[in-house]
Amino acid sequence: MGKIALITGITGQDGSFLAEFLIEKGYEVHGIIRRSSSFNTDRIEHLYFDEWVRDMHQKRSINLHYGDMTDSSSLMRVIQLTQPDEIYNLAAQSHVKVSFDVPEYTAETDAVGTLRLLEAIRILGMEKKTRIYQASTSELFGLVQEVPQKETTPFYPRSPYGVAKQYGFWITKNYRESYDMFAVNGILFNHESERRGENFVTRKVTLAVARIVQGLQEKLYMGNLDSLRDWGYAKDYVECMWLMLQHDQPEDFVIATGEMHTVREFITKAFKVANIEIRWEGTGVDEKGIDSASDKVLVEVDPKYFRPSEVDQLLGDPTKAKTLLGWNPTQTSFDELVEIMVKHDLEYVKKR
Ligand code: NDP
Ligand code: GDR
Repeated sequence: MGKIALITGITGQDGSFLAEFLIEKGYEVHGIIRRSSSFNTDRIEHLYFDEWVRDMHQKRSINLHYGDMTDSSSLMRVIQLTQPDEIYNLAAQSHVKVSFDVPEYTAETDAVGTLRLLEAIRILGMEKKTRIYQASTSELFGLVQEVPQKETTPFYPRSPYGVAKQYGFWITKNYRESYDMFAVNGILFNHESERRGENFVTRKVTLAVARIVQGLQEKLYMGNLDSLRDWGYAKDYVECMWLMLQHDQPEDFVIATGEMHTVREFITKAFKVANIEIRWEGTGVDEKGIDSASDKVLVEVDPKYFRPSEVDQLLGDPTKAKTLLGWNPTQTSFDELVEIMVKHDLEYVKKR
């Protein structure tokens, strides 16, 4: 019998890659989805066969259950029903800027939601059976106290999202220490892909490049071009979540590439993949990205995308994950990541 995994946030970027990874490993995969007025299962539809197909005796690769991180009873019901060996808690209101607009909901889902999950496992008496992965984040480091950031770097979150995730981090550690649970934090730095949500910076840029090439968009309006991020490829990062739960000790790990780039650099590379050379002129809110061939302004700054408090730079040190988990942080380079995303979006926009 293969192991059973339950993924919260299975409809998200990471959830979809992790589901594929675990199916490949022979797991029985269950996921929690929330009710939505429009379909929210695009990223996992290829894994999920509906009733009609099931009647034709085809095996479904994943099993979906309705639930919500704000609803303890639903979490308890799904855990009891599925009896998972491993739970991956990926569900979150994961947009940093949006967390300033919905701080209370962000705390309910990302902070108290994590507590609800841990409590459900404990109340059901499954704390010795079930291993738990908590999706922690480099946003915990916020106003950075040390460069690069590692497992021992002090936290200083800079958004309601970061603060909520800090609670998630500590309550996971607290349940590990209090109840001897195998509960671990993956402190993952930004990871992107062709499945990234469309309002995160990398995907916003690659989609805009594709639309500009197709003549569907004139310009790209951006926030802080100077932000520095340590960007990896999401498909490489889900492997780590699994490796952490296979490790002999429950421990927290930083997962990152160890390289950082500015938002400006990402934009320049993305246009380059589409054969457009950008030159930059001006500074601050007057900075512009100009197509060197036509002199058309393609990128402008719009202060509406600035955040009330910004995380200026993040750079992770993945040495512990490399040494103890044998994980390779350089599977996909920055240039390859940009290329994967732009090439995907050029096709995607053309089809759409
Ligand atoms: P996404 O935003 O793509 O996915 C979030 C998932 O959570 C979606 O499936 C969403 O469902 C679900 N969700 C949101 N709110 C609730 C709720 N109240 N109850 C149940 N499900 C909910 O995020 P990613 O895949 O990028 O990230 C996965 C996790 O990793 C998140 O916790 C994120 O905070 C964390 N993280 C991400 C990093 C990154 O760079 N991607 C880096 C570090 C941490 P729906 O589809 O219905 O909206
Ligand atoms: P981040 O990702 O906040 O790091 O959180 P995001 O892609 O939203 O922003 C990265 C940086 O780019 C700057 N930026 C812009 N961001 C967006 N979204 N839109 C813009 O137009 C824009 N212009 C500049 C931002 O100010 C920021 O500095 C992500 C999420 O996945 C979190 O869930 C996760 O925990 C962290 O990464 C690690």
